[in-house]
Amino acid sequence: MDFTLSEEQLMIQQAARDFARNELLPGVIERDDAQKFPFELVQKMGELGFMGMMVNEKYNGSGLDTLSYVLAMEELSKVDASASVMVSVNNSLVCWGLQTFGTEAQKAKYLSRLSTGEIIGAFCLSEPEAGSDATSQKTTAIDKGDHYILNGTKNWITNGGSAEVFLVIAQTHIEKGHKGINALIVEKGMEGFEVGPKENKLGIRGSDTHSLIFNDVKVPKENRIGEDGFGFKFAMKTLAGGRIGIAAQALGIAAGAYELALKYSKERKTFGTEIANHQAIAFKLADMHTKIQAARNLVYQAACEKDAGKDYTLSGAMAKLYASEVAMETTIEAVQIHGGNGFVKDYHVERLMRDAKITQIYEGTSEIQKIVISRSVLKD
Ligand code: COS
Repeated sequence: MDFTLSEEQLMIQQAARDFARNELLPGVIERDDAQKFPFELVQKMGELGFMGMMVNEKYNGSGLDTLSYVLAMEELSKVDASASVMVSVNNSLVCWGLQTFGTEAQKAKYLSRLSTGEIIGAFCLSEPEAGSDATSQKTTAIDKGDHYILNGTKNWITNGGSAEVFLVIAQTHIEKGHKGINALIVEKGMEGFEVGPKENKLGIRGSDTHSLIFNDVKVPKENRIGEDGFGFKFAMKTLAGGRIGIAAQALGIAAGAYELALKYSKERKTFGTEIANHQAIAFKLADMHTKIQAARNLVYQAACEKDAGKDYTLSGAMAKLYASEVAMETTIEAVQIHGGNGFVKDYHVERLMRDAKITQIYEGTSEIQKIVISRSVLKD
């Protein structure tokens, strides 16, 4: 595969790099401490076209390909993975899901505002007892003719406190198993819909993660995405693309930590020379560089397969599995290279290490990716 970037892709990469350096870097430590992310920054990302990158221009999107999205995700994640997870969920789960499977009315009502950053969306699949085991949905959407009555709880929802639009997966026909599940669009402020307290997290602390409680929420039938019973397929198809976004996030976290470690190793001296001159450090840098490039190739390959209209379930799962492992390994080594300074917040690498961990968990754990990959390998 040829990954030569076009002029336009290089421009997008540079724009994301500049935004990360100029707008995200100042305050990133404070946002992590305070567990806050100002909505003005989301809107700025929207103005630059980062909130609806793959959305058609007809719905105010940027009309770009997946590779461009991945390039932007990598650059934003080098600096602030809390910002990039908001971008990822809004782009690849909410906007892509609505654009691909939504009705014209749903697109006009929701997508056009989601793609500009005017409002932000959330994707609500996980439950207290249904994270990896996604078919075991306990949230119910009972069919009442022209509407559904929604009851249940969703857990660990990114953008939970700040989103206006929620794509909620719920069971309608229990006897049909996963074929009885629906995906419904729920709006903030609907009666009976409550946002639970913010989670106090290890990493991506700037991002806004909440549980959501639905208590007899009346959702009009026109808010269902796809045919009756399409909800589980909707979730799986959407997550297959979401995993490319998270793989790009993991790649960015790894690359950000590597760049900091490389710079530090050329400045910091021990035993009369820069630490980069010690083979113990130089070999760490060699390993990091090699693994990051391998992860990048997998992520770009998955993006290019999606853009080419091929099945990207396998390549997306491989990219996420490998890039998240590399993110974890690389950030741990970056802290090690920084020594005592690596343990201190001002040097950024400890935050990247904490942020890396979630990439092995959300949008399908590493173990789930291995299920997807092994099933694909074994079916041939
Ligand atoms: N695209 C389209 N359809 C898919 C699909 C995909 N990528 N993956 C599964 N499906 C379909 C299957 O084809 C099957 O449909 P049919 O019965 O019509 O053939 C249906 O979904 C159920 O699939 P399967 O039988 O494989 O379900 P399992 O319970 O074995 O689970 C896994 C499959 C484990 C892959 C799935 O539950 C999963 O991805 N879990 C993790 C969910 C997740 O990412 N959670 C994190 C929450 S978001 S932060």
